[in-house]
Amino acid sequence: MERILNNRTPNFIGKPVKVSGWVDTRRDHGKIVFLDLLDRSGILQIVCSPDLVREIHNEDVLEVEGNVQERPANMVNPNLETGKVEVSAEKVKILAKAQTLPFEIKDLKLTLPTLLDFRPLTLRNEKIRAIFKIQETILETFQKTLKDLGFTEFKSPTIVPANAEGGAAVFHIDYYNYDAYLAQSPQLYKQIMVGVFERVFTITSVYRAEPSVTTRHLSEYISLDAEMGFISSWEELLDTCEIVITNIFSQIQKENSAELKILGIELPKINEKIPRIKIREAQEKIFERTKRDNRKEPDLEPDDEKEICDFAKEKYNSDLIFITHYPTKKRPFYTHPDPEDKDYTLSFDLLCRGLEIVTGGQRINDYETLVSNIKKWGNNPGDFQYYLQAFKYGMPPEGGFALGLERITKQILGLENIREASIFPRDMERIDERLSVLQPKEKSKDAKKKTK
Ligand code: AMO
Repeated sequence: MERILNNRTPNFIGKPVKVSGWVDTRRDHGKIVFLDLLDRSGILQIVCSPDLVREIHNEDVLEVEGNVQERPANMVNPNLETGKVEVSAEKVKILAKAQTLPFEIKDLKLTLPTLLDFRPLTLRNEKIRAIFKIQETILETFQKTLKDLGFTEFKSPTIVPANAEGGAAVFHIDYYNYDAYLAQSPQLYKQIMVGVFERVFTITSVYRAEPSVTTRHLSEYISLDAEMGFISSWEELLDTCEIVITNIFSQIQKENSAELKILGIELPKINEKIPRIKIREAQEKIFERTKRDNRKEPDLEPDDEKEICDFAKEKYNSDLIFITHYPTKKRPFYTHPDPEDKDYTLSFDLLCRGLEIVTGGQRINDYETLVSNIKKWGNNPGDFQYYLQAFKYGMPPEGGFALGLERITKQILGLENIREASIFPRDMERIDERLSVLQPKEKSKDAKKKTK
């Protein structure tokens, strides 16, 4: 007999089937045992006699043969796709035994560090699985929306010779005795690719050697990057970003109602038009509201980001707001200045529920201006020869934006810590396991010697 998925069993009432999966729950009722069997399609109730499943515990992997029968009316479970049926087991084969579990997977009462120490196991929890099913929708919608808008997907390298973003710290690697770095972003490559395909996007891991532990920074995260040429104005970038974000929200609403229910959350409030405000106006508003005077600061502090989101919620009933025109000195060398005021740039951040989830802007596409900006930013144009070729030989007006996958997941789902939105998070204290456990002092001395 061929295996069928649990969710197909309602089509087989009165017939024999073979199903397989993990034991999610075991309930002993004297002469009868109920097992909830979980496969990729969901849960199915198995009824069996105790001697068939004497040795069976949670997380054991089983193959069960039996007959599908309708459940008595008072036993129907409306919350399950298979809630009207059950399989009466005749044969139970153990495909793999699970050792005694260190904790109950169904009901996790662990601190975040412990939850991450046991990630291979805790990822099996229903709520945690739901987070990453929703994350999959974000990825797919980003991809589909941009493809529909005529963007071409490419894969960006993650080993790079120079530091593109400035500001954020980089991981240095010993590359056959030459200096190289882990990419902080695919920025330079997506711009180069505009010279090839006009409109491009890439989904890639990027690396930031964050020097501190916060609830919103990871050392490795997934960047969803888009870049487009022949823009008629920089506002076209905000419009495109808006389409991507609104599609992500509506797609989650459509495809993930089960997961949203499991997580018990409501999506942030988004309007068709996301409000847009210049940073200096935002700082004025924040000053009016709080008397906190950060009106000359080049960026918004975390408290300011929260405050301006509260303002957007009150004034526009929106959980999202675009902040635009960041000061020139705060943005990377490639950012296009505002022709009306050169101290500011045609750049933007998108904030959601108090935290930045997207950064973008128009770029300098004129070769000479770009070279002079590289110098102004204290870099050597010689280090950027490779990238500069794209501009030397004809680059249309262009710009783009990047979403942090874990950031957007965290904000949409209202998670407290960005690590909850990363399947295998990396930070300065962890690569899978805690670094304090992984690297005894002796070993790290050794590693240092090698990279000298
Ligand atoms: P930026 O450096 O602002 O811009 O990053 C873009 C987006 O990436 C996310 N992000 C992070 N997520 C997790 N951990 C981190 N340490 C981290 N740092 C940033 C945020 C942020 O909005 N090249 C530009 C983008 C562009 O202009 O196209 C860039 O990388 O969601």
